[in-house]
Amino acid sequence: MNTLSRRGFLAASAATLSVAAVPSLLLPVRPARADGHKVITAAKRVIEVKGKAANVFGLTQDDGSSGLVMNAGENFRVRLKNLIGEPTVIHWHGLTPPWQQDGVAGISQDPIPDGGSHDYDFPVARPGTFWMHSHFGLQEQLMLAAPLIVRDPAEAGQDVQEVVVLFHDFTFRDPQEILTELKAGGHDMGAMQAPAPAAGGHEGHNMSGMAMGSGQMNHGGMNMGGMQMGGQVGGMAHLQDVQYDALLANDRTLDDPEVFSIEPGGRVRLRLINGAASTNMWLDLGKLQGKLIAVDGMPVEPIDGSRFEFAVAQRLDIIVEVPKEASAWPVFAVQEGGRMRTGIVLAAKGASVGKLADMADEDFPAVGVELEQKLRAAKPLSEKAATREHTMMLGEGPNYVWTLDGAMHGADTPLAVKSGDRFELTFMNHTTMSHPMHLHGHHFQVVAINGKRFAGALRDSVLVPANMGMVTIAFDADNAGKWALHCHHLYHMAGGMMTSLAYDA
Ligand SMILES: [Cu+2]
Repeated sequence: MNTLSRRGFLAASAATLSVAAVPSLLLPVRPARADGHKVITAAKRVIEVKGKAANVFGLTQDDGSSGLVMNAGENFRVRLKNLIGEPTVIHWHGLTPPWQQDGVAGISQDPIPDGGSHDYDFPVARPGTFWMHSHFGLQEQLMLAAPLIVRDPAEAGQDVQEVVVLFHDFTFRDPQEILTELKAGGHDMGAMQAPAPAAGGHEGHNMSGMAMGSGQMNHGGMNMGGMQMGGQVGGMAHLQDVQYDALLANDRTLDDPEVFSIEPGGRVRLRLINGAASTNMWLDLGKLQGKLIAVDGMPVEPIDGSRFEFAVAQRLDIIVEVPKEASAWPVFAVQEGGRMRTGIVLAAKGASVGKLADMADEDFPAVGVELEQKLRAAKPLSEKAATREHTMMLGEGPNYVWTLDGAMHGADTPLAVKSGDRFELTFMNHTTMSHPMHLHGHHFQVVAINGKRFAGALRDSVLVPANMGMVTIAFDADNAGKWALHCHHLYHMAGGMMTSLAYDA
């Protein structure tokens, strides 16, 4: 737990410890620099978590603002500088650049050496809530991530306050040590609360159903507290396999949350990013009601609610009509299968923000596909029969091996695709954990869950439930190149759950 013992941070100085101020993520659109590139610097920084200094990374502009805000129709013209003390590569999650600018080590770009920089320049047509994060090693766990907001110029005149929140799961431990321990079979003991049955009528806990198949015993020291009846198939799901010290919202815990000053009776657009390394969450609006208008930056037919499933790497855009009462309104993100939470506060001027507990009153269930099944794309893909189909097996083996179609890291065989294909890809999950699957370079539509077809959301990251959960996505092969396809759970990806697809124009 010694915060200064972690790899790469031995040199953290007293000087850097004094600049823990957290810049607001309400970023103005800034004019381009003279050379045409906005500079984003990947660097070390120190934040405070639960009263202790934490050495993490960050992605900031010269004015200290985190990430980037731009307008659709502009070019993403960025000079990325690397000052983190080791090589890195940053991926622009949700954008669809030419593949050479997608920022994935081993697929599209060699890591930028420490002290080096790399320029990016490509048009961005589509607005949305996106993000940027390291795609090299385990740096994402160390918060090498930031918002990437592409505003719609057509919405510029609207009287809506934008609130951007990047959520994270934080540990004082060295991520490499966590991975080594996972591989050794000593599962990090997850939250020990017995989770409540999922909302929506699961059968509840059936202890006689907890015997695991022999192929699923590879997680030595099985943490039964993290097990629960979950998923749509009714099997036993294994939830978090990493125990975190805190969840963060814009770098902060609920001991000292970011407070956004809002207008009573006004309208707020929450742009929410689950930037966690491995924690699926529930977005909990507390006493507020919201209207979900986009997932992963892509518009959906609006859905009203106060709790939304929020898997790793996903984004939620939620419109909140703030009550006229001059009060403070916390917005929480809660871990699945437990009650650890973080959040921000929307507060009218002068309203007092009371003490907020960093634990919810109850355990939250497993995140599944309850919301996914309800989502409908505002602009679905054109009606077209699949020209190519594939069923991809999500598998696991001993010693924290995670596979796609039986291979780790794609075994260097990209999935075959042809330009112009309407590809339907079915993820079939043969493991005891859910997997947030992410395809680079394309937006896909969710077109079936467990074989039941519907015109679901367009997105870039979808959760495939544990124990034979089946999700089918469709996309048009309209962005030739070599693209990563992987589980966004950082340790699963490191454990092999990654492949690629490739095609020529
Ligand atoms: Cu996974």
